[in-house]
Amino acid sequence: MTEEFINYSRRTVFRILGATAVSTALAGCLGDSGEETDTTRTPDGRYVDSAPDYDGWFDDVSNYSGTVDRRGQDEVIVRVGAREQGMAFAPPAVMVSLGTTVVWEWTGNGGTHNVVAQNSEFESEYSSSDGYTFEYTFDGEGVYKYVCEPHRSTGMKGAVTVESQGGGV
Ligand SMILES: [Cu+2]
Repeated sequence: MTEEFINYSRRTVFRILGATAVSTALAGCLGDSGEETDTTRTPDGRYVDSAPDYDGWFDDVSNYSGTVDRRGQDEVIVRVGAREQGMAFAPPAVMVSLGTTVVWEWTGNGGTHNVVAQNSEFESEYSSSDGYTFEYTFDGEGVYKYVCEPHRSTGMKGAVTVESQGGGV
């Protein structure tokens, strides 16, 4: 009985530790999507040194300062309607692993937005609703540039870079 209890407790401890690790990781993600900040750099985020230069794609994107490393995650959130005016994606540039699902999450700021890939891989509906989402799973490596069509001219643009190695998943 005692032996059994100890074993059970040990398993429970491991389970709790595992759950804590998972929820810490989730907290990092949720903090990224939930906070009304202008930064593209999140507590768990770091920039990818070897990211593409995008051929000037981000020259007129006000909140771009590098490609945020989101490799090794099954799901990555990009906010739609960031910054004071709501005319930005955040973070505008991410690098993900092969097979990752990117979820674009509308903040409700900045009016009506959509998400449209430049090479027609994906295209969302128009929405202005807080909490509206659109998702796409990236099964091919490469750089996917996208825009919000109504605000393209004001620099509401983004890119998802899919790493070929598919690390960690
Ligand atoms: Cu827009």
